[in-house]
Amino acid sequence: MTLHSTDTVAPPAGVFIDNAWHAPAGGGAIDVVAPATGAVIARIAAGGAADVDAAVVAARRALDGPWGRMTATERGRILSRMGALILDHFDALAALEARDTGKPMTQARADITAAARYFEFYGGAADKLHGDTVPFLDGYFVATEYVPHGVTGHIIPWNYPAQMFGRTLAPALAMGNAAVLKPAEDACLTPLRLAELLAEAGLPAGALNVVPGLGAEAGAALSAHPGVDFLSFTGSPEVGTAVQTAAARNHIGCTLELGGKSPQIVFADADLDAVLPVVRAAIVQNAGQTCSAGARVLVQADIAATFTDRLRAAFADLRAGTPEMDLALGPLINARQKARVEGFCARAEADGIPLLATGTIHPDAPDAGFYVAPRLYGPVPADHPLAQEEVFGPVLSILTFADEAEAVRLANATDYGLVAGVWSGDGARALRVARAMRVGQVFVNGYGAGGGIELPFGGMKKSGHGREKGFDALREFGALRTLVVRHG
Ligand code: TXE
Repeated sequence: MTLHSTDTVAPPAGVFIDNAWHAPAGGGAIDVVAPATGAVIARIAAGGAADVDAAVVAARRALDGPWGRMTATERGRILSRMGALILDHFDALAALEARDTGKPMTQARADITAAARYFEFYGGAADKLHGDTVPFLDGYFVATEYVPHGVTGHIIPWNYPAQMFGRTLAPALAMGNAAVLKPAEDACLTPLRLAELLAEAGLPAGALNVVPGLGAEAGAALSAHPGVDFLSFTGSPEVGTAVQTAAARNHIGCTLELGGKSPQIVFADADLDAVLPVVRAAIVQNAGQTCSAGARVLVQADIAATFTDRLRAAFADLRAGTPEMDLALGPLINARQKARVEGFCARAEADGIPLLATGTIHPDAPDAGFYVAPRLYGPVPADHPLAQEEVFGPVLSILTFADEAEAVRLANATDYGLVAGVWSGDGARALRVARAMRVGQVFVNGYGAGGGIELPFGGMKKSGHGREKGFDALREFGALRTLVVRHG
């Protein structure tokens, strides 16, 4: 079936356990609202504690059954087939993702490509992670091996549902865990469809179970479940604290990815023709609802006036619209996020921070959609909320610095530490500054790098801990076991 973004959507109104849909135990449902129109387009199941329990039981059974006995190579083949299946269903998945999140079609297509890449990458990597042998006492042989944690719980956000499905599940399954996923109530239509495709790719029953539902119900039940051996969470710092607390109570590990306030540092010797389009794209991608959004630009004072003038012009050109209009950005995910972003802007304006440029909303974009025009502010004082807090919208703050030391100080002067960018024609300086960033990922003379499935990604400080993407995600989803054999 090919789904076009204008079609109504009829997702399976259930929880996905043992490769089949089941009515949620509580019988409830949640309306799915299209951010581009404000209209209800579908209903999904409101899973709760009893469904989470059934999902965890099914996952444990899978570990004791055919899934647990598969070789890494066999697991990898299933994941590789999933990568191919996603591409077979490319148009339908992209339309579904765009409809559910409101993002422009070009962005939705890029997200589906990335989702497929996760399965390709971890399909190939599944049988490549190996341990070591360890020189030890005379008469001993010591080796290490990676083994799955067991049942892994995954709680994902609404900003990149398809990508997040691949990011968190592909490495967990490659390692041989059995997973329970709680997708976000605000956007989970592609995860529900992708779960069906994984079954079609050959994933044995119970290896992946999906419980859609509210965070405070299904999410809280999953993070507190004593049958879960490891948790992976992406979302807000507040919920991250609750998830880590629940993990601590059960004495299990977790990875947290909690967003950022990522800086791009632009030195006077940077190539502005290269910098400007990237700085602009890094804040409007997904309407700024990206954990790694380049939300602060730090400009050397000598070029601040020129840089600001050029960025103003580039910002004024930006337009928001529906997925089909396929403009620079779409709406925000819901009314709450729109109000939150507008609250940051109102506060900035009340505090006298100059609004340098405003993009526009396409006149034909439905009034009931959750659109916010992009905004550029500057200079923003380093201690203002606009320079400190994650806005999660298309709002860019300009700050200025005098020299390298001040650039490093300002860049590191937030609670977050996810990503940074350094732009300079002086290679030694760019490297020096990049290495002084208290972040998990730093780019030199570029930013973002298209999905970056191969690149380890994660935070320092309030941005969280643990690494996703790349080979390191496999290690996160495995426990190292040391085998000590006395033979002498
Ligand atoms: O996130 P929540 P929200 C940031 C961003 C955004 C803010 C609020 O700044 O403006 O968080 O967004 C589930 N136990 N990020 O409120 O609530 C929820 O159902 C267990 C950054 O939407 O953290 C969803 O599946 N789970 C970010 C997931 O947590 C719970 C992406 C994320 O939702 C729960 C999203 C609970 N008690 C927001 N309550 C990033 N790092 O990219 C909710 N959830």
